[in-house]
Amino acid sequence: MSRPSPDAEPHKIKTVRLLAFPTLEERKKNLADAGFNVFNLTPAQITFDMTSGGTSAMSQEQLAGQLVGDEAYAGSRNFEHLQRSVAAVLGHGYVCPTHNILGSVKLIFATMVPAGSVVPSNGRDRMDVLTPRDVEVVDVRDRAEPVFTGNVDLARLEEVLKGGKTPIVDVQAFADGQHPISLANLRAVRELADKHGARLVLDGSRIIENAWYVQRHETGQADRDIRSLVKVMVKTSHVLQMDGAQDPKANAGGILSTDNPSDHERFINEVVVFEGLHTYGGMAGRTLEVVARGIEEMADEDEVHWVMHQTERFTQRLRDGGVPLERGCDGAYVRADQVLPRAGATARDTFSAALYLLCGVRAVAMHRRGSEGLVPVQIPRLAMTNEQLDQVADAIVSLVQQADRIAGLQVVEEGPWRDQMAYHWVFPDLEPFAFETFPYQIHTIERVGVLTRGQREKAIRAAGYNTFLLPSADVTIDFLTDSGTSAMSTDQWAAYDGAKATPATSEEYHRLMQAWSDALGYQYNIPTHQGRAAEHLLSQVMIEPGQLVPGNMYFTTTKLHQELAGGVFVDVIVDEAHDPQSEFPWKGNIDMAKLRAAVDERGPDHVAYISFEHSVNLAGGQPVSMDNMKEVYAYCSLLGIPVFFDATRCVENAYMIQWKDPRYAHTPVKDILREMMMYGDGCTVSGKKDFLINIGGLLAFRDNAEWAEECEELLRIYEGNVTDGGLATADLAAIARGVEEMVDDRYIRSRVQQTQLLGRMLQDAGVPIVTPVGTHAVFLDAKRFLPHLDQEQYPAQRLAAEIFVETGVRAMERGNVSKGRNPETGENYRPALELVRLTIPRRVYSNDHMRAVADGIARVWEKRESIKGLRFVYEPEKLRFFQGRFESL
Ligand code: P71
Repeated sequence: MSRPSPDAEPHKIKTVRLLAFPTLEERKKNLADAGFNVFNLTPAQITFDMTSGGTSAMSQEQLAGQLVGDEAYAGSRNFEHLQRSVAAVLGHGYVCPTHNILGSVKLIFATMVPAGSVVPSNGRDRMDVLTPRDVEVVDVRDRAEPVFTGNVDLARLEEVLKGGKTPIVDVQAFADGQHPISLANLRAVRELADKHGARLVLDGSRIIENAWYVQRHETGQADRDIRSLVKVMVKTSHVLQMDGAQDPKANAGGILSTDNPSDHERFINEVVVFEGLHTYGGMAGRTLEVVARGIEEMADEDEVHWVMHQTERFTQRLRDGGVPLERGCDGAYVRADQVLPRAGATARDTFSAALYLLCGVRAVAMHRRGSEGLVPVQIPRLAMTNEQLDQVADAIVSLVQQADRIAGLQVVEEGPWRDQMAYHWVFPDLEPFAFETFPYQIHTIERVGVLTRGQREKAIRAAGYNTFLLPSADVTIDFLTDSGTSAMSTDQWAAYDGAKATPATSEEYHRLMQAWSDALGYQYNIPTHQGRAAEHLLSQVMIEPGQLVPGNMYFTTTKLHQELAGGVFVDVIVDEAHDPQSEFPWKGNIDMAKLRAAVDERGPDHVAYISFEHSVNLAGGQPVSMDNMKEVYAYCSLLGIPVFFDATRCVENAYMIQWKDPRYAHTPVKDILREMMMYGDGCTVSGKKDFLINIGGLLAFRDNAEWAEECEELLRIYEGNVTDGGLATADLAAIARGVEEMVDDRYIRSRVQQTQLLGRMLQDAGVPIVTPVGTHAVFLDAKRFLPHLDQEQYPAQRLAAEIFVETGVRAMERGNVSKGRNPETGENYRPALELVRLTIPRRVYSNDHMRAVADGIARVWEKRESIKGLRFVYEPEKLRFFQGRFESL
């Protein structure tokens, strides 16, 4: 197959689930409490739970489907949806829902397989539940077949069929998760089944993975897409059974489908005995809906290729590290008996316990105890990044290298099922493995635009070469802004959903007040609908017409509100901030000499306040040092000049202090932030950035009740109630959670280091960027990127458009177009910084996305000389960058 392996996820992260990182001591205690049987551990005690059943990340459409669950007893619309999606994707005309795969098995055996039957199968993992049903399950897997190891030995099958006691042939797609079957073999099985009057029952729980394998490895199938392969496989069988918690990515549920009305009739008359009614089959309406949507989506070609790429990569890394294993379609199956030969019969559970002890990962063999020594290390579909999988693989490699230190578990209690086991153990002395990765897993995904280059060329022309005017559905990776684009956590959603709405005072308001004062240490906290609303109130209350407002560079909305209140902005940022190549680490600092000069010239009474931004956006996300904050505050408080922070990106700034200032290397970001905020009298915040929410803002004062009261007076007029600032109660709840999550050291480190990674990769490719790389964005230097274009030809605007065409990445122009024209002369301003901003949303993209972006921009860099300039065809008078349209020169 010529298709290259995908370089990044064909989706972005919509919702995250926070991970637990138990310490070594906690892991020991948890293990002991669990009787050293990791089955008994719970997700809150586990970092990565390596199992694929019911653990997949859903699409946002599936998640939305949960809420349109029609919880009717009979004839629900979700069932009708399931019928439609089964017909469309699987091609079967009849479907009977079941509560899960065991429900499907139960119906088939109750309706088709009398006691005493002989059931040939290519799988072993259902033995546990089939043998007690008084049937003989015969293994007919063809052990001689090297590629399609799940193929049925046809001669053996025919032998069994000739015995006359075989009503069904049980075939699994990717049997036991390890053995794919070829289309040709499946067809031959069908022929034999027909010849002997048996039904071919296909377990398609992993049909997607099998279809992918057929596409790759079966002669003549390379050009077929996954969707058509799935349909052919289903249509080759008489009956399909499917686990809703596998390929359809639901958390439960199952189906039985067929084209045969009399088989279907038998199922639906039996389903009422064991499962429910034929229109819900033991599934909640919401599960029906999620399964229906999952079936519709599961054959998405890009997604299938991504999932399988992850599996192959993971397995290869383990192999390269010397881990004995068998390949699986959903992960690796580790040969614990070979890793821990001394552990004997407890090798599998010993391996699981040791792995948890080493790093907090759970990999567990479930069901009945048996002799095969495999521990499945399965990948929850779409839920982990490659980086996380690499680290899990590395942890397992490290365990295998330390295997000789591990003694086997001693059985204390036993039973035939693995969950019944309990053990004693002396903890081995292992070198622990620490994860350094995103502290969250992917809970929900959002598919991204997948236009071809030609389609993107058309799209950017239609948008007048302005990335603001592109539909987001056409964008593959959206780096327009980090504002309001964060992925919420499941905890935030839970708080959001649980909020009791009111236009008056809510619990959520009180919780938010507590969260804000814990994080920032300020006494008066006023919610606003976003940052500019807080800026409006502060400017109106604190500025008298004609007063100076010195600031470290400016942000557009901030400066606008200062000017609307009659203030005069003075830039007192250090000179290095204006130099895209200066390596000064604290380019956000205020230049004390400039500040003194401004104050001395007009006198302290004519200075309204200092407007002091953390991690200065327009300078490139450049941080302020702790010393600078101290010095500014010490100087201003003596003179009675208030200092107000724009704390929109205060946590990123705090992390930079932890990273760059050795005195704070071991101080938690939470404490650094509290100290930073002490050197100010209040702040405005656009919560849409660091505070991990999609909407909301804050105006806070450290201790001045009078200012707070005046602001609240305006708030009632312009924003909403003092207890909501115009925000929904539910959003208050989401903010309160976001404020707790934002100061997690692992999170903020991974956030800023992701930006750093993108910057490093671009630098390595020779692409000119603003250095040092800041916290929320990487800024390309368009003057050095396109030196052959004059600023009148809008090089940054063109570069942003070109990057979209080449890579599907949407960036933002920050140069001549944004700066506008001098109203007196009508000339363009020609600012020193002519930049393109690649702004990274929080918790939304993986580091593979970063690599894809860097590679794409490197390609643009290679052909930079052929890039032409732009001219305006439509130029609005105000803020022309939003609506302006261009054509190519
Ligand atoms: C960004 C934004 C959003 C934006 C705003 C205006 C034009 C283009 C993009 C907004 C900020 C900010 C700082 C430091 C205040 C605001 C306004 N940034 N201070 O970077 O960065 O907050 O949007 O919540 O009203 O894309 P608001």
